[in-house]
Amino acid sequence: MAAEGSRISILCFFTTLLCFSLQTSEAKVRHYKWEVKYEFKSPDCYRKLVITINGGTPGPTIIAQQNDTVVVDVKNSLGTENLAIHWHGIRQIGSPWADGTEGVTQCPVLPGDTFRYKFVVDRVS
Ligand SMILES: [Cu+2]
Repeated sequence: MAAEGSRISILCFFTTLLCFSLQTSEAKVRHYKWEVKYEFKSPDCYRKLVITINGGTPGPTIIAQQNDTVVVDVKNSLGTENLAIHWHGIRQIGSPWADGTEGVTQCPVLPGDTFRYKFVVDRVS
């Protein structure tokens, strides 16, 4: 029987990834640094503890174009919980370990650790 505290917690964020299909010169590499932690916020006028990314909730928006490479260094500052970031709608062609499915394609990002997600935006979504 596993103790309650020994269970692995999964936090999966659905982040916004805006992609544009405008014709451009060439693909770019877009770097981001995210810190995930608990903070007190009042999103509905009642102060409560929420999970934030770089101090905000919901998470930040990534703006990229098709064929751009997105690099996000995610630091887990939650203290006691593991996390993974899922990039919903992005096919992880050649980068399955960046899909954010903890226990399936990646180990969770442990408290205090930083994980680099790196993938190519394969299509407009
Ligand atoms: Cu998904």
